[in-house]
Amino acid sequence: PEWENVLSAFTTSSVLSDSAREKIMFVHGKIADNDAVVVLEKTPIREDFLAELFRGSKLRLEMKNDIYSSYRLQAPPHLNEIKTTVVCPATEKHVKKYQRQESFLVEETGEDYRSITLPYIQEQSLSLQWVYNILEKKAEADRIVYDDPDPEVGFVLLPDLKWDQKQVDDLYLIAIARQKDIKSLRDLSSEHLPLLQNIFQRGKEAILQRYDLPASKLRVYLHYQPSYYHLHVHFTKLGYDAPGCGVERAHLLSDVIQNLQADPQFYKTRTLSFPLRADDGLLGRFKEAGRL
Ligand code: M7G
Repeated sequence: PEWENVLSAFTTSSVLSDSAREKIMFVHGKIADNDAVVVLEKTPIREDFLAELFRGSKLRLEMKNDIYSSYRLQAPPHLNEIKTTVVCPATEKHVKKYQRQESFLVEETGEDYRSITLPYIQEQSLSLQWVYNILEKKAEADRIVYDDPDPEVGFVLLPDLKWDQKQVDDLYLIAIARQKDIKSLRDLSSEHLPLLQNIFQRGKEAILQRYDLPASKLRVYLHYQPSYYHLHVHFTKLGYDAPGCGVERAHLLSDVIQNLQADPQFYKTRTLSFPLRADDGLLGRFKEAGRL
């Protein structure tokens, strides 16, 4: 692909959030007349490029004291890139998703799901067009790591938007189910066990084959609530804490499988807890219903 300059037309409205430690910044602005969110993230230093980095960099001494010295290092440009994600046109929901916000834990019963959550997500949730593009090979087709075309138990495994695939340290893939009618964990029952087991088994095998990373190094989980209501499973490297992946939202796939084996209706009947941000419309609905 060619170098582009789409961001030269970007005008910043505000920084939605940032983290000096994670070296990431979420910026809201406009490209032409469209709202846009740009995520800038410095990527990890790669061990396999250390020799090149040491050989090809310029150093400027900042201070020296006894055995201690600090420098500013100017790396060759190709070793100092910033991973950049652009959402454009961005909806209000995208902007809110990246805004730093206080959050509140909701305990959703099965009844709450049917009377509060389900109507809300049917009214408004983020578009699934990107998911359908992947399943129909209209986008990201060249990135697919594993494809099982079976309409019942099939799925597509590919690198997550958040992963630049430059190093395995922050490995992040998603498996997207081919079945279109499973919105989230709440829709799962024992009839979906073959699908979940297939994703678990074949996903782990494909990652071992492609990245030489064994199952013992993987965290395999679903989010509840997800951002996108089409069943997908996250595969990340154990020990890598992906941004936006709090413990409260994560449900390990192996637990999900066992829970469904023990009780076919587990996820339709249990109370599930998850955090919602202060400005999330769903939180408002729980308050209106007197459930908070
Ligand atoms: P989620 O649990 O629904 O929401 O996961 P979260 O983003 O709050 O975790 C959706 C996952 O899909 C996230 O890990 C996203 O980074 C990833 N994702 C989102 N989009 C729009 C894309 C995309 O266009 N391509 C790919 N490959 N991954 C995406």
